[in-house]
Amino acid sequence: MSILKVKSLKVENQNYPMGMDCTKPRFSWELASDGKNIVQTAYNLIVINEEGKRIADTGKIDSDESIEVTIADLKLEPMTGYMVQVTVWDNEGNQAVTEGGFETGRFETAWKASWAEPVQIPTKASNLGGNLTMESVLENSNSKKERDFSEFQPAQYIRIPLKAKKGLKKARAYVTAHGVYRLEVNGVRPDDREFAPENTSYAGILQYQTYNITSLLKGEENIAGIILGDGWWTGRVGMTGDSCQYGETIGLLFEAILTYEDGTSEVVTGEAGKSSTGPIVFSDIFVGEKYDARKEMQNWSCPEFDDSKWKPLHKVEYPMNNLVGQYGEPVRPIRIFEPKEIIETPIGETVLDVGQVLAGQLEFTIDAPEGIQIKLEHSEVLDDKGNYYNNIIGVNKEQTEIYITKEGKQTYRPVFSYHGFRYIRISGWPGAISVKDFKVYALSSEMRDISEFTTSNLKINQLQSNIWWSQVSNTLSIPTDCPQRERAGWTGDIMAFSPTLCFNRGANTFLSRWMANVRTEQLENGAIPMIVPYLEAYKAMAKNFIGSDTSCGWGDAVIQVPVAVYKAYGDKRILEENYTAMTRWMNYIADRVQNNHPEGYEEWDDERKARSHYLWNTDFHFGDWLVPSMVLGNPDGMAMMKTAYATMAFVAPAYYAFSAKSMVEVAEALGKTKDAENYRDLYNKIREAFIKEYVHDDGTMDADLQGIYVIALKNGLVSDEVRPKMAAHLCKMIEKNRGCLDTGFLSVLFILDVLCENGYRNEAYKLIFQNQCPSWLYEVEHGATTIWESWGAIEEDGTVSTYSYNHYAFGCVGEWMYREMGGLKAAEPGYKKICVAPALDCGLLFARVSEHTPYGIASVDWKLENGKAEVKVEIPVNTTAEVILPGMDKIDIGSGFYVFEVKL
Ligand code: RAM
Repeated sequence: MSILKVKSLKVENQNYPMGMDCTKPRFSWELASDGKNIVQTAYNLIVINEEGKRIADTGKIDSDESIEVTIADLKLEPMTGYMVQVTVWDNEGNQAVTEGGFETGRFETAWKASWAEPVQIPTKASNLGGNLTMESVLENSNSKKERDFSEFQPAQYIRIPLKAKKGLKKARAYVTAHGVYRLEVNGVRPDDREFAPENTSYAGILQYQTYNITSLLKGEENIAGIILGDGWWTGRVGMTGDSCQYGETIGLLFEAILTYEDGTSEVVTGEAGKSSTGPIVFSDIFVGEKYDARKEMQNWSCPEFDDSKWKPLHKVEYPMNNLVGQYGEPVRPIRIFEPKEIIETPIGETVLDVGQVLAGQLEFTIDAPEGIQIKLEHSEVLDDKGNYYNNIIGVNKEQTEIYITKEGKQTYRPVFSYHGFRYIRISGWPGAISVKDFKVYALSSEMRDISEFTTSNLKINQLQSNIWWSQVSNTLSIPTDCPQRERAGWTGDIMAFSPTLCFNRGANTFLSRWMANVRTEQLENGAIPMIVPYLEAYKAMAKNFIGSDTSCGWGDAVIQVPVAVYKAYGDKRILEENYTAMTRWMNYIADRVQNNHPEGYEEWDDERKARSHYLWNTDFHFGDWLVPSMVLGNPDGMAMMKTAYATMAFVAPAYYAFSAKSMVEVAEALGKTKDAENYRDLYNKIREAFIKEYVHDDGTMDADLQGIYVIALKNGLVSDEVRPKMAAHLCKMIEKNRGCLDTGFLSVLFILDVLCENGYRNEAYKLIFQNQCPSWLYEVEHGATTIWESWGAIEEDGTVSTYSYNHYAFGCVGEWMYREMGGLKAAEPGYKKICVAPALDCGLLFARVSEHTPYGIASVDWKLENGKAEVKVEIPVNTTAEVILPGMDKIDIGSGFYVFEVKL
């Protein structure tokens, strides 16, 4: 008889989420058993409110559903805690129980608090994006003169008295800001989250955070202390470095609700607060922070502090309809470690090497006399001679902390700034310096790590580590392109990378939240902006610099990101929530292709004209962005733009086909059969038009580039007859290119699959193990600890360029490695059905891949020994798998542990 356990009862994929404005939460749980072929046969969900009252009981439901389960007619109250209990039954007659819980947010409850602002000097708004040229970007970044930063405003410190009576039962603070804030109660932070309320499209979505402050209130007199900084509101952000994207002043919305045993409650609102400036002289999320420790105010957030000189906050009016409870994990330190070493560079500078490119902050502890100024400058690489090198181009990207000491021992870490870095140039440090004086804080949205991928090849393992680091560095609140120069929600980057992200981390709440921003930013005509949040500065940049708000491949994120989430986690809600936005995007493209015509159209015959109505052959597109052969050795922005112009005419129509094909899947998953049919028909028409217009009988196309063939092959844009010729031509091109890929952003994600699917498996493996430039292992062999923006960011001869060294886009190969080399695939969304098919002949001696699927851990662990392969497989309860091994028939298995032996 087996033993059944049920564990990890999650609500909206989180453990005890607080303050979510989600009225129909989904429940998921995992089953574990020592038996084989175990499935759930029934469940019973019970929800109990904080009064102990049972508000829902599903009764025993015969079903194998254990993820994304909702309760019909569940009525939740705002700001209330709930306990959830699930009982499950399996096919061997076992029963098991577990519990979880959650607390709701405010839902529609009106705020008693108003927006309140400290007395302050408004920040000056800039319009650099409106005047942006590639030359201005390069020029400004080269002239890194000393700045006085006098236009930067100080952070504000706010004290709000919280009087509590006896018999306090529960206290909650609901807080958000224009800017970024940090909350303390009586000198203690209730939570180590960073950069609340995080980065969203504030005009449409501004998250408030819910804090349990019950145990922090001591006696009658208490203080809520808030530090308020510029953040994404008034700070200098994005590629353009513009300030004031949402406003020129920072402010606070604060409401605490104190509930007593006798059933009464009291509300304290932020307008009752007072403010002052303090040690944070300025704090810009990109530029850096200046901190004068001599200005520290001991116990400023405790009741005994004298605030008689502080100034009262004043009430201000802002719309409140953008407020929504935080959804998903907050930003937190996810790794804290000691740096690797301190180097004296050839020109005699002191540089700290933390040993890893990342996004985060440096903390130091020092015993010093008063008034010494220490400067910390951050960058990602050293130059070819080993000297400090600023690789980050653009305006307002200093990435510098300036710290002025107080007397004695002191520890400092920036409050409202973070950087993308590996190296820190330190100046002004008094006395001896040691790595022991420092700690590195890697910051990221705190998603769960759910995967493992290790092999016998150390370089492949390093590549995996590089992917992991680029992904955590670029998932700080929103998915970004890079954590230093832009930190922008470029939609194309996450379009390519989301399957890898979804495998590595529990990213469904993170991506669902970002998709809400995508919907908010969708333009009236249905276009999805190339960057989300779509700042005013980006709109100006797009207009002046590019002439378009969107691009193929970038806008398609509205479809591909939800699809990746659905496939990885079986999450249908993300498809439902975004379906309208997807169809509006598809209609936008349809409108462009039908009503806009390329040059020469008027002279075309009717047949060609009709064909053109299915081809997106107009507008600007980034195309197969960063085709290596066009940018290698050419590290300037103009070369990057060339890749767009050379490829856009072919990539845009091909990606339209890709999206139409994906829409068939989405519509089918949602049971929208009619829509599915329409999209299938659309896909067929695009396909036919594409083949006629662009594909020659010998399998070549006019844009004779690897990426173009890859995208066409992946999306079926070639006849069955011509396909082998096109695939052979692609292979020849790779061979001619010294066995190296030459693919950009929109084709890298497909290239290895395309080779495998067209009978060129060996060629695919040659590319993954290739170590000449451009290749993944070239970067590894040249010291990369993250994925680079451009394959040749460090050239053969050691020349270092001003690219970003932390761009996850080309790390999209991760998903292929887990699936093909490791051999673990989701045969059905959410791994309800798994396919095990390891690449035993790929050249590795062993590989272990594991994924914490929504049902539990699935893993494939294989090794070669004495002409045999041993394949260990672990399949979670409530799922099934098919195992495909060489020389054997396909084997169907249920849950459990298995060991297979394969003669080779
Ligand atoms: C770069 C970004 C990003 C890319 C766009 C087109 O500046 O870093 O990776 O999506 O351009």
